[in-house]
Amino acid sequence: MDENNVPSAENPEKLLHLKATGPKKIAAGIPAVMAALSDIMEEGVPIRGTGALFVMNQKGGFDCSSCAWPDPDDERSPVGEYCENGAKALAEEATTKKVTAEFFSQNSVVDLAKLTDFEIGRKGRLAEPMYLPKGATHYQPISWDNAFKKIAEHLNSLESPHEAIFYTSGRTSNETSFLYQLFAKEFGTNNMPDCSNMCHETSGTALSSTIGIGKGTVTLNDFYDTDVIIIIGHNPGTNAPRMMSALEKGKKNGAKIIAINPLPEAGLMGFKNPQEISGVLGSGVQLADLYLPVKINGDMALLKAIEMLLHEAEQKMPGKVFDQQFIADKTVGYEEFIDHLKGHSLESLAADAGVSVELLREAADMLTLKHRIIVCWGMGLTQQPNGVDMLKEIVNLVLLKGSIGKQGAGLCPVRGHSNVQGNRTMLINEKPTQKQLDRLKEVFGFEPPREHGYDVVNAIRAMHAGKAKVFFAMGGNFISATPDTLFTAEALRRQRLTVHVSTKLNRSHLVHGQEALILPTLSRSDKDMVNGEAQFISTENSMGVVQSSKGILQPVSKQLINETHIVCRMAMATLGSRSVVDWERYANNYDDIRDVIEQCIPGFGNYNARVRQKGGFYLPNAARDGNFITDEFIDRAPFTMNKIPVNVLAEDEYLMATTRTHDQFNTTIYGLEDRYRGIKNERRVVFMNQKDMDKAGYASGEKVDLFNYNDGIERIARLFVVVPYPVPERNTVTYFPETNVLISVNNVVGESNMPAAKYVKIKIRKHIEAAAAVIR
Ligand SMILES: Nc1nc2c(c(=O)[nH]1)N[C@H]1C(S)=C(S)[C@@H](COP(=O)(O)OP(=O)(O)OC[C@H]3O[C@@H](n4cnc5c(=O)[nH]c(N)nc54)[C@H](O)[C@@H]3O)O[C@H]1N2
Ligand SMILES: Nc1nc2c(c(=O)[nH]1)N[C@H]1C(S)=C(S)[C@@H](COP(=O)(O)OP(=O)(O)OC[C@H]3O[C@@H](n4cnc5c(=O)[nH]c(N)nc54)[C@H](O)[C@@H]3O)O[C@H]1N2
Ligand code: SF4
Ligand SMILES: [Mo]
Repeated sequence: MDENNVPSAENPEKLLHLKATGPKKIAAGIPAVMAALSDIMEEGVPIRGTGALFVMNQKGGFDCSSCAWPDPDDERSPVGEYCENGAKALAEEATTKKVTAEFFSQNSVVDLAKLTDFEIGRKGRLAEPMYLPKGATHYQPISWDNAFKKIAEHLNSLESPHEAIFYTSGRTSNETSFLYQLFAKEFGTNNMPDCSNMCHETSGTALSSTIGIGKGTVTLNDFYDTDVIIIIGHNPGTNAPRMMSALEKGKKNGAKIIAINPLPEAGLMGFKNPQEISGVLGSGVQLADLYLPVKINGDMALLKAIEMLLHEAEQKMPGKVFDQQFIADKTVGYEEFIDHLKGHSLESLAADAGVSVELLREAADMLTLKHRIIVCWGMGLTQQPNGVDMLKEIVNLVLLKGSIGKQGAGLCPVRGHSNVQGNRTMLINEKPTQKQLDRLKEVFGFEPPREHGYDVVNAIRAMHAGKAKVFFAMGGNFISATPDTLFTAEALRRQRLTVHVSTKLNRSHLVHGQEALILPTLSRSDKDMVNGEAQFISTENSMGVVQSSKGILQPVSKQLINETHIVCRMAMATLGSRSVVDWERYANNYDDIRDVIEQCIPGFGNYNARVRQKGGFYLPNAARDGNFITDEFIDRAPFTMNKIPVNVLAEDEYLMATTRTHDQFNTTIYGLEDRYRGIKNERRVVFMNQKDMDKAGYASGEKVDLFNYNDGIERIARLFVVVPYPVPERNTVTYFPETNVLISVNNVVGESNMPAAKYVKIKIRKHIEAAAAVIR
């Protein structure tokens, strides 16, 4: 049997006992509070965890390490500015369980790899640096000095700096991120893939070329005073839970909400605010005024249909529907765009979207006379092959309505990781601009590499092809987060050295290079002592607010060092006297790092003083002020002509979108429940439309294998349970990372080169028992 066909270290297959009860209609309320508290208790840290909860997201406290949703600018709840998922993230970090050298001596890498991600995560915090020599079966302890020596030896023995890859996941602070990219550039490469390459790269690409900035334009206050909020391809109840409070407040002030999603997500439908008595006792607030059950990838057709209907209305009431003054002053290409729009037929767009003309009309009617519209989106759009085009289409919609650059209106890509936006601002980017590089050269005096580096997908290809030989990860879980698990595993195994700076054990430590290092570090909630003084770091949230974050928990081990030190010591060990940067100074003084960031990156004037203000400060955002400065146009945003994708499925094929459960943060699995979707005690589920199940002859609970032959290679994800669910026909939904084995590394989003993780063609068959498990 083909090796692809059996369970392996990259993809253990174990079924539990599913209980499915169907989608819920309301999110949060008492169950959310209970879940938050029980997580804090479960980890055996009731006092460490609960005490810390009250400081999380408070001015002067520490920033929640989970998602990037902003905190209110003004009043913050004295009881707690956190949600269930923030509490879970904290419990995950605050655990007192430790993974020590003794643990590694008792557990071989092969044995650990047999565990599920959930089981691996339960092992506790990494407590000391560990090293896996070539050919060894067990990790062994190593001193920090020797760990840095190993890294330096490997990096310095490369034929070219471009044979090294420096990955970043989005929790890393501004201070560390800046130093980390500085080190990579002084070492000589822009090979800096990061989790943005799997997340909002698509948004950055679409927005930079249209409105001139790769970030959103709204602030939290815009939600409180707007006419319509569109939530498309995003699941806020699970993935940015405190967004629900903003939606509730907007709604109380008169806003209408349109939700566009193949799944009727509880968080879109209704909300009980756990921080208000009415929310706890009452029946909750209905959120979406209109729900459009779009087909997977049907959004382009849906958006165009709405624009066509709005154009019809504009012809009947000229100047009332579109903002003609804004269009004349601030945009280019309106006439061509309208001609392009007229080339479509409403009926065929409705069919492509999978939404009836009547519902589309209802949506258009809600927008016709409104000019303050906010559009929020997430992975449902960014991870589609034509994601860049779809986001440009959203820009077209807001341009027609003049709905950007003013109060209560604009674009809101809802970022994922708590500092993913800050990482980019700090120049973690495989494609830095020449201007940014010139500035670094002026300030530091070395010549930075000018050629673009590898993004995530290209990094995998380069490692697989033997073009890259050392892989260093600042956080994250590369093997589980990336697509094409078996291909990526092979790529990592071909490395001479893999290094992970991590807080918790994860699969990337177990699918490793010839030699491997695990470097344990402090987490956001840990107290970070430097020279006897507790330090704070800073982060940027989804809305461009930079604020300080100061951990309060005693680290679980004296051997943990902060990420900033790790970068500086790696730089000193590797570059030695050939460096022109004063790494020693930055390792010992975060204010000095912020001072030099201020010199290199626009918008950080007076950084040290302003970051100490309660609530931090907003970074400048020209598009938010209505100024669109792109490479092509000065102060005008272009309309773009985007094509409707042609989606052809073979008779027995389905489209699969991979998504998150309520009980996971990316590859960290907190639990086995997806409460709002009514799933308990199982992650290996495939949601199917009942009609498709009937046609294929599957009963609820049937065990199946998912597979495909995309680009001529057989890929199989085995042992899943069918769950009937209100998804559109021929659409299926599964959880990541279990189904990442099915996503070809070549299945990418045009222009942004992100894995198209919400658009995977699969086939389904009854489960076939595999040969005996092979674990490498
Ligand atoms: N609790 C928790 N919070 C998180 C995370 C987590 O894992 N757990 N991860 C963080 C990160 S890094 C990120 S990027 C964000 C991600 O947050 P989201 O962007 O919400 O990500 P997903 O859960 O992947 O799913 C997005 C939604 O897209 C919908 N969808 C799928 N295909 C389509 C489509 O074709 N069209 C439309 N309109 N919708 C579609 C799915 O049904 C789902 O509701 O969350 C962050 N916050
Ligand atoms: N199929 C599919 N694949 C996807 C997605 C999808 O929707 N579908 N989503 C994609 C998205 S949006 C993203 S952002 C990526 C996420 O990709 P990653 O960012 O690589 O993955 P995470 O699971 O967030 O990383 C978790 C690990 O980070 C480490 N960690 C946690 N906190 C810290 C810290 O403070 N410092 C350090 N050094 N380490 C820390 C822990 O060891 C933990 O195991 O996955 C992507 N992959
Ligand atoms: S909404 Fe996001 S940032 Fe806020 S507390 Fe919840 S998980 Fe943390
Ligand atoms: Mo993300």
